[in-house]
Amino acid sequence: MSQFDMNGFMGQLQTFPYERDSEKCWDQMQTATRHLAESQSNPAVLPYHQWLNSALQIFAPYCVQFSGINYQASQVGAQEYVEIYNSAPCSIDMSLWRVNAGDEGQDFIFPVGSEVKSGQIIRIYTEFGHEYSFESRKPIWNNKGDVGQLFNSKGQLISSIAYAAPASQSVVIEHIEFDGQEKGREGDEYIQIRNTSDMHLKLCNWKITSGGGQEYTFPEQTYLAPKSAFRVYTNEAHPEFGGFSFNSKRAIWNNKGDTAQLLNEEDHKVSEFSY
Ligand SMILES: [Ca+2]
Ligand SMILES: [Ca+2]
Ligand SMILES: [Ca+2]
Repeated sequence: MSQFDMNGFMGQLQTFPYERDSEKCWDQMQTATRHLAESQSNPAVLPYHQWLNSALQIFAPYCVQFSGINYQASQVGAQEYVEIYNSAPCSIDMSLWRVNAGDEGQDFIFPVGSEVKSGQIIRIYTEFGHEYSFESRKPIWNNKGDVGQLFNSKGQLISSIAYAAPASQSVVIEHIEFDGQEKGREGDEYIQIRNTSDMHLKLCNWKITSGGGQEYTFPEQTYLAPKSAFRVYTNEAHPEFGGFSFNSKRAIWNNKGDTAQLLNEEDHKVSEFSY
C-alpha cells in the first residue's frame, strides 16, 4: 500500500491476541506494527505518529483499571468508594462507561462528557455528595466480599476488582524457595503467591503463616494485579515482586519440610502448600 491504510491497519490489530495487561499490550502493539512495516515494500509509509494514534485508539481504553476499593464504611467518617486509575498517556472519554458493584441494579453510569486524564485517579463513592457517586442510601460493597466490574460504552468488560470471598478463589501459593543460598540465615528464601484470575485483588491484612509459627501480614493498600505474583522474602526486598519481607533474622522455611498457609482478611484459609 502506498498510502497508510488506517482502517486496514486497525482491522489487523483488532484480531491481535489481547491481554488485559497494559504493558504487554503496548509491547504486542509495537511488535505487530514492526512486522506490518517490515512486510511492506516501503516501510517508511508507516509513520510513527500513525501507529501511535492507532495504538491509542485500540489499547488506551484498557489502561483504565481499578486501582483500589474501600468497602468498610463502619468506622466514623469512613466512606465506601471504588477507585479507577488511567495509566494511558492520554485522556480517556468515559461517557456512558458503567461500574457495577457486584449486584443487579448497583450501577454507576458515567455522564456524557466524563473524562479521566492521563495519570489521574478518580473515586466513585457510594453516597451522595461527590462528583462521581452511586447515589445510594445503603452500602453497596458487601463486607464479606464482592466483585466490581468496569464496562466501556460498548458493554465490554475492561477491568474487575475483588476482595474477601471472591478474591480467595483466585489466589494460590505457587512456590516456596525453602533452601536459601545465604548461609545460616537464608534471607533469600521466599514464598510466592499468584493471582490466577483477570481481576485486581485486594490483599490488605491477608496473612502467610509457616509451620514454625511465623506470620506475615500484607499491609494496607496491597493489590495484586491480574495474573501476577507476589513474593514474601525471609529477609530481602525485591520491588519487582512487591517488595514484601518477613524481615526475619533467621530462616522461616524448614529445609526438612514445612507447611505454609495463606489466610484472607477474615482468617479463612485460601491456600495451603506443603513440601
Ligand atoms: Ca461495605
Ligand atoms: Ca454489591
Ligand atoms: Ca530454609
